[in-house]
Amino acid sequence: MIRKYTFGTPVSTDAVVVSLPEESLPVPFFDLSRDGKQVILTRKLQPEDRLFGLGESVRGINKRGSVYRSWNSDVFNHTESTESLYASHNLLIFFGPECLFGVYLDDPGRITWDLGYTRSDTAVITSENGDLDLYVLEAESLTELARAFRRLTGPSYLPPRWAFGYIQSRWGYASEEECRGVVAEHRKRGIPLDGICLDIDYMEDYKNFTWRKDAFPDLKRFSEDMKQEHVRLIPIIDAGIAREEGYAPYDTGKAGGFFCRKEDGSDFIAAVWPGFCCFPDFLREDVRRWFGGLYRPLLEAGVEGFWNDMNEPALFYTPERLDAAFRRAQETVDGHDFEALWFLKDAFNSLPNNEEDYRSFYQETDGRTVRHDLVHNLYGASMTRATAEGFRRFDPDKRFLLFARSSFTGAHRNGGIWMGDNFSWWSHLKLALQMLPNLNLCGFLYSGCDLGGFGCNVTEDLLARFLQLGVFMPLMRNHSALHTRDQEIYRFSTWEQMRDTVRVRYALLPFLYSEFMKAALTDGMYFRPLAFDYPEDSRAVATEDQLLLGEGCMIAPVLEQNAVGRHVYLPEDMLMIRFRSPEDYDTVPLDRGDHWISLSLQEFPLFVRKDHAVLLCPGGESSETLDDRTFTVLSRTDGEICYRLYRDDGTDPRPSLQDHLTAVTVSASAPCPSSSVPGVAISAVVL
Ligand code: MIG
Repeated sequence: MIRKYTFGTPVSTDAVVVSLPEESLPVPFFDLSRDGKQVILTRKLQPEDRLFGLGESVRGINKRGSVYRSWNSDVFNHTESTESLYASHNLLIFFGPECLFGVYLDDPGRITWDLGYTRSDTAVITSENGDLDLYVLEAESLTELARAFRRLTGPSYLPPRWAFGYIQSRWGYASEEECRGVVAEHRKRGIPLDGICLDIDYMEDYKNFTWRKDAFPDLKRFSEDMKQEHVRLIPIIDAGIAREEGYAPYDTGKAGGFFCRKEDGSDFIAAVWPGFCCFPDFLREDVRRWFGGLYRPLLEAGVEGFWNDMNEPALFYTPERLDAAFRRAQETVDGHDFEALWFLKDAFNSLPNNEEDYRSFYQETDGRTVRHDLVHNLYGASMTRATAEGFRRFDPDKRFLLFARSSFTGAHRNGGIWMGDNFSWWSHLKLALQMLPNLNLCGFLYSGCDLGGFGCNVTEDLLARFLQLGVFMPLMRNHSALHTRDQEIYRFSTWEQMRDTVRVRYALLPFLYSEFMKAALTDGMYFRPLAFDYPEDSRAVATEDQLLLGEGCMIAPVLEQNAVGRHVYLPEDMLMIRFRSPEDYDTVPLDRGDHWISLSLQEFPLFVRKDHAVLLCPGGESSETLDDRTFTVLSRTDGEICYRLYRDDGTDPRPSLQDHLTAVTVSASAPCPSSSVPGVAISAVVL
């Protein structure tokens, strides 16, 4: 059951796809109060209540005990205490012995989630602007609640199948030559690869929709050559449009009046990578149509995937604020006021992403002019929408890859997301694991973090462990920042082991794709907290470092440096597959309960519930050259099991689930059980 309450005059956010009648107050489960225009929801928490949701945010799977803010921000260098990341996913589920309900705030402005921070027994949710649609969701189970939310907000985005391959990326690949070299090195060494990202280096002076003719002379030929090798180019596009006459996107945008404006009617200007930029008002349909059309030359050159960046929108500084900082510096020097020097640094530190700047320009929606900060959290999502709409117009019969940095609910129908600028830290490996289930809950199934970490220098063992988690992430991308240590697998002494980890991904690819598509097409979750399937098991409910994957699997990666294994809690009897490579793995039946699993640096486990199966194919160097008809089926069963394998052409944007399922049946007593372990069936299947 979903109930809707409206406060003030909310703008259309495109988050919700069904229209519900408005209920009258009171709102169930909460005490409602007002403070000025703020809408405040308060709820007492019982000791055992857990809170799931908030999608992209720091800390644990259970969000209780901390404070979060919905305010999309470019937060390079985020840590455990960072209150906002790049996205706002305003769904929170309350789950406890006496409660099971969710609340969704369809509100693109700032929200504070004080979840047992000020008072450990109280959750307080504050909408600062007070213009919102509030939805209260109830269902029989956590899984059904997640499904209800998806029904409310629409189905998850479907990427093309090749997007489940390994993608290599780096800020700093400065030429076609260099990119070709990176691809060649992967192929030469047998490291599977499906894509290479082009970062802002490919553009001319960092201007969107251009490319440097000196370093990337012929993008079409480059893209075609790469496709021959089953590798796709994935260029980046930023939100800002360089303010430069004679540059077509600026000229057409200016002529159309498509940029966000200040109170005096002039275009809002701020510096980002290309220098001073204007910012398209993506909330307008005509602006989205224009912007989506700008991708066309790249699409015509054969590009099938993009990543959209800097769309919080990130602002380095406005000209006014920079001038003011310099004036202040001059005054400090002229006045020989050395005490003032201490405050000077604040003037410069507060230049980027300044909140006052977000209050200084306007957007148009629903026939109204709205100050940007009131709709701030929609900016990235509406850019994603413009891009996806452009793709659909270009070719409605094809899936394109798109993942973005900033997002809001609704963007989950149009693209995936990456988790932004993480660091090469062990804590950020854990952060990625903990973010995945909450992203899935909020509809973002296609997601992943920068494997190896974006900022600072990775260590060899950290990259190995990142890749082992990455094997299971829908978006499996190695990415790192300019001037950090080279992070391609082949740069490291143990590259062969890491290559084998990626080869396991490819052996699992048809199976993981099947699990992903089944989840997406049934409004389900690809990654889930253990609480979703074992709500009565207090140990499972409290588990923060293991995830359920698809219908029948669980992952438990190593998250610490120099670890030689880890503890794993099994909520039921399972089969452990301990991988070293697609050809070299152990199958160990383990009973419900606690286990210490030894895991050398090259080993990582996958657990399979009884009477479920994992399918391994022979693998290959790309997703297109895989054999997805010959499988080894691994399962723990005493009888017969049937796995429904989803297969399609990988590009159909509207596939029907039923048309693409093949039954794979194996039995413990089949003619070819090659396993010597009782109860473990390993069968060869040819479809
Ligand atoms: O200000 O394009 O998160 O992935 O490599 C940094 C350069 C801009 C931020 C993205 C990152 C990307 C980088 N970008």
